[in-house]
Amino acid sequence: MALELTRRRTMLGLLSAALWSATGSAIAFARDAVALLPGKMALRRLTHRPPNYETPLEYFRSTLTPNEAFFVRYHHAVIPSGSAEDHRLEIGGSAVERSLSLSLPELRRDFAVAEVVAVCQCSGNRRGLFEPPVAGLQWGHGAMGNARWRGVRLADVLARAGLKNTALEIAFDAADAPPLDATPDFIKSLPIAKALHPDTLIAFEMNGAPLPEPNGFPVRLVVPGWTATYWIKHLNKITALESPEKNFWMSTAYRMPRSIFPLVSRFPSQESGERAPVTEIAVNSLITSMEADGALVAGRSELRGIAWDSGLGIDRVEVSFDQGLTWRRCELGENLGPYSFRPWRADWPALPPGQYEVWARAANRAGQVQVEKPIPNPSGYQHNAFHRVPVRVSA
Ligand SMILES: Nc1nc2c(c(=O)[nH]1)N[C@H]1C(S)=C(S)[C@@H](COP(=O)(O)O)O[C@H]1N2
Ligand SMILES: [Mo]
Repeated sequence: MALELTRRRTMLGLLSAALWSATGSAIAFARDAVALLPGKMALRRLTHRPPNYETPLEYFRSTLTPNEAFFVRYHHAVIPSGSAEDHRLEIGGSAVERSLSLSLPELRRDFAVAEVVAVCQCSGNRRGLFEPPVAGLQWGHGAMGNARWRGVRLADVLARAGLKNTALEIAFDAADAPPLDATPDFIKSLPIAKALHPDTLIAFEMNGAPLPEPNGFPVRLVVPGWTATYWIKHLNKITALESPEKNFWMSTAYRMPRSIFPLVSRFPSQESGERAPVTEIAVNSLITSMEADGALVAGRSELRGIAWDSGLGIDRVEVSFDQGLTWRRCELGENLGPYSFRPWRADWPALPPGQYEVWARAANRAGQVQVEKPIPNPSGYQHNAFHRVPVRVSA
């Protein structure tokens, strides 16, 4: 059974729409652009088939994003069924000694359980904020979420299959398909180092509950620090390769000019002269405490938000009330691990009455800093410009 999408407008939907439009996003909000997916509350709909829904900004006020509000992204309209009983995970390819076929009970029984809190962020998050506009889904700030993922280590499963030292990449597939054969099957691969990293999981739980159907039930790949394109949902096939995976989603899509995005975490077997695959999540932050009209009221609104990066660690978050002339350091909050959203807050400075804009920027321990203007690139990836929010200071 494919996902049944409920298109009914509910009270919840209307409420969420009202909240969303109140967050002051630059994205226009169509009045009917809410719909319900199984296990979800009303999210902002970008497309219905395939389902692409983003999380309204107010849900980022909690460090962990509620499962019901977690964004949903699919490339293909035909989505695998969610039957846990029949699901099997096949492991094979020329770079393993033996093929495996694992049921979910076997996966849970035979391997140690591991957990990680990590941000799952689409490479194209905030694409809709690029000026001039870039083709592709016009995401606002909500093509991301932070969750506690629980599952087994990919490294352990590969070890059971007898990974050979000739292995170069590990490829991942699921049963989703385009309605016609127009677009190629969605397959992604990882370099061996990232695949074998102890934080890379085959996850069956999200925030203490089974994965919601639209977030990959019954199992998905979790690749902490790397953008969500690698986080294959409904994972059913793992192939150990001795040569680079060459399908469209690796060789053409999700690539960026190398010179403008120097990466710490690289994927050498997929790099060409001038282009490299998107890998790590760029350092980023968001202000989350706006009033219903999308602005902050000095002294009355809280001044807080979240920051995150690829796991190198948030070093500092700063806010500016004078267009970046001077910056004030914020206080960092609870630390749920290097791949998690890190909450931050600040006290209000004394400001003469008037209208302002507050800018927020984060920097990580590797010295990467957010940028004042998003770095233009052909597919609108890795938008990490300062978040800017209007501020009112009354007399
Ligand atoms: N099976 C499958 N997995 C997939 C995709 C997909 O289209 N099919 N899209 C990827 C992309 S591009 C993103 S951004 C994330 C989104 O994860 P979510 O829907 O759980 O938020 O799933 C990834 N995994
Ligand atoms: Mo994505």
